[in-house]
Amino acid sequence: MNNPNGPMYFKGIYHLFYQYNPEAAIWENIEWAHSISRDLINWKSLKSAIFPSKPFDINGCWSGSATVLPGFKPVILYTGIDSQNRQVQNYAIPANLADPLLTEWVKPDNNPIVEPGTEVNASAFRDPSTAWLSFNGQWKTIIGGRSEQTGMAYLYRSKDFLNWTKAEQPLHSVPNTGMWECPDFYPVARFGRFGLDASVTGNWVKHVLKVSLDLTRYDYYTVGKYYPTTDKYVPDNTSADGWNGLRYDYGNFYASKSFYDPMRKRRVLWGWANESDSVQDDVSKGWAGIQAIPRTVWLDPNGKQLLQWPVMELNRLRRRRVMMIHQKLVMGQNVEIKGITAAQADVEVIFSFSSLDKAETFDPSWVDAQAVCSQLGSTTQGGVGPFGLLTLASENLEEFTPVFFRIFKAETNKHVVLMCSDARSSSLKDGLYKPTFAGFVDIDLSSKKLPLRSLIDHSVIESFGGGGKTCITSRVYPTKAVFEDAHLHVFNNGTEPITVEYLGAWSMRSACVN
Ligand code: DQQ
Repeated sequence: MNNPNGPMYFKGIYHLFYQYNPEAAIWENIEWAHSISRDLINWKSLKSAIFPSKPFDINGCWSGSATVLPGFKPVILYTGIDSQNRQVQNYAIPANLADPLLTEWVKPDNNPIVEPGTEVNASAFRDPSTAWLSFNGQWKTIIGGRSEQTGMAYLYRSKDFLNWTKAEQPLHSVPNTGMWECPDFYPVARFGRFGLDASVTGNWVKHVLKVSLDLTRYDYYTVGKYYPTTDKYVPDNTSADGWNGLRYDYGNFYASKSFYDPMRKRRVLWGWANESDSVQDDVSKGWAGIQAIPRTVWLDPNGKQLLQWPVMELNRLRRRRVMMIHQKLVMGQNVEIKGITAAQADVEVIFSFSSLDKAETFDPSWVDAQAVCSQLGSTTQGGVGPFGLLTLASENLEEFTPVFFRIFKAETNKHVVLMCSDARSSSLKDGLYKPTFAGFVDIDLSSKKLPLRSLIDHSVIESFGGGGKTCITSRVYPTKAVFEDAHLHVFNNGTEPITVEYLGAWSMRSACVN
């Protein structure tokens, strides 16, 4: 499987579609598989909703989104690869609106409803977003594209959801960013955690534009202002708009898509984490690709970035909890958390320190968090940090994936927090991609506390630093640290003693995942 597609809530049921090859664990024969859930955690798969069958999608049913039209009428917009191998935009509708499972989908014969025409590159024109309704009754959607090396979100307008006209100007574009895949555009409340339907506008909201950059395979976003009358999106200049921009996740998380959940009044984000093992491994295990745990997203009260947190329904999988309270860790100390299934666990921890005096000096040329993390790692002694969790550790630490922080002193008493999830030591097996993922955490340290949550699930570690300010997903394939032989530790390799103020670690039940 790859990208999540068309997530939505309909009549008491969450629907998730995803790019899927029914034939093999490699990318080919792409159709829309369909799964349903009542709690976003336990899933049942239905038959595929959309699959290649007509001239307008005979070579593939690629990514797209769902929009629930007034009167609770879902419509899917998706990219079809047509008989001439062009990327065209199609729609599909439920065959029976009385069926809450939405089992059957119809692709009407008036497809495609948007063609690339002469101005648009037909091989760089895909992934329509959820549409939003404007004050004048017009629907709008964006489609990812590229003109030469300028990445862009083409804007289309429609009065009836069938006839779409391309706006003269894209909603937004950025030179030298290459193809924009899977654009997502939505409002966020300036304050509060509640989510908003795609059509909400006003002075009390900001907007988020996310694009998946094909060249780096990361999902970048900006926070900005949307002007509905001119259909312009202007990012605030609080973060870079391009390669150095904010990422949803500094690890393996791509082609994401969000939706508004009217039941719980929240915006939920889905992302795809591909495998980091070889194609051969995927073929022999018979599957490849996972959807990460869905996350609630909202605007950080600082207005500059998003916060993300696993949906609360995940907590229902928690079983026994073990706790650690006020555990001091001096330099070089490593304490095992015993009594949980360390290969399938949810860990929440709050670290504290009494002073930042020992923080090492931050070199202003260190703009690339990943490079800093590869250079310093989790074992090189530091001042404040490295400290954190050793996840999926084998008994004698031949294998472990550290998720940790290092705190530096920058100019004028400011501090820089680096968060890493380092797969280099994750497995003794060769032929794996073992990256050192890292990001900076823009957090106020005046409380002298730093929280971390990690969801550990055999081959995936999803970590949320600073209460969801910086997230990192790693895929790892230990050979020894598996099932009952996996261990979890807290560690400190900095000269400043660190205290585990609180740690709660839960053994997790298995969810029903298709
Ligand atoms: N994968 C899909 C495309 C999308 C890309 C095809 C992103 O629609 O642009 O499977 O991973």
